[in-house]
Amino acid sequence: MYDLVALGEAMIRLAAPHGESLESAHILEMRSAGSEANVTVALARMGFRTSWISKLVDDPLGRRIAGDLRRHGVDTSAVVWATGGRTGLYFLEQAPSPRGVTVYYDRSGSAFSTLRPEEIDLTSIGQARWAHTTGITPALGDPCARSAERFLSEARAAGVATSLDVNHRRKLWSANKARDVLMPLLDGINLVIATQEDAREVFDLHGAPRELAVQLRERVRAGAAVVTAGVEGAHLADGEGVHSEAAIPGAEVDPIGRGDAFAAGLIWGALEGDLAAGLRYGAALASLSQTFWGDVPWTTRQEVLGLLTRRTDRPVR
Ligand code: KDG
Repeated sequence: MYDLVALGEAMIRLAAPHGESLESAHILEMRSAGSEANVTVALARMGFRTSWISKLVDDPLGRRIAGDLRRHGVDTSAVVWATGGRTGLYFLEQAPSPRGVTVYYDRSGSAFSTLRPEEIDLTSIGQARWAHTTGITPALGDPCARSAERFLSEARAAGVATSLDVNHRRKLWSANKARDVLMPLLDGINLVIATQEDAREVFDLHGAPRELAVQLRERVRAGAAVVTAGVEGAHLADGEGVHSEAAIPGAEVDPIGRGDAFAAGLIWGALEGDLAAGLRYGAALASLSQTFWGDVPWTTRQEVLGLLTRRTDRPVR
């Protein structure tokens, strides 16, 4: 019934206008955002059936998030609705170099951070082909870490393929703590995704990105590991060898969510039984994602496939 089910928190993102600081801004722009939710949106927009498992407050902010996801075609029927509590927020400043992007979280005690393993909807997991979460979920505290563990173990027990994007957030936990919690979660996972920085910092690996992919796969005993290296591309180690794919260069309007778009492309390939093709879908989705303001890529399957064959930015008329 679902191609993908994902577990994670979504927050309200409050962004200062480009170039403004939060200290100076008079208005903040409001959107919904969250790594795993971003992946479900990207895949829903590519035509896949996706379900998002989460916990929201039954108030205007919670309903806003659910509505934003549904608008892209994501099924939110597995969301747990809390009658009280709060929605996580994140504040964002974006400016040209050398200032760059800064995120300030205001999410502690959010409804999602109270999600207990027994609240997770097992039916939607059992009905899916692929289950995805990220390292952000267990970083949100013990109930969420146990929920991530249950999500992945129930998926495995039901024969559903699993993936975890390490997505290390230094403002949420230390690399040592991340390693301790993530290692058992990752053991035997079908696909682990990490940036080269996270592979080094969290898993204490060394070498060029290509070698990092091989080492990461062995370290966590994953079916496949993908290590991303920004503009230099990404490397997939799957036990048979290493496949590499260049990034697709492009101008940047908003880099937030680019990694999630890449992960969605990988899962797209995996759902078609071809992770190497997933590297190409990921490169295209990531390149397009950064051209949209906000965390989610408002792109289409046609545009992604067009970019992979066309690779030009001439006007489309
Ligand atoms: O990958 C983008 C995410 O970082 C963003 O959506 C916010 O989920 C988020 C987080 O926890 O940082």
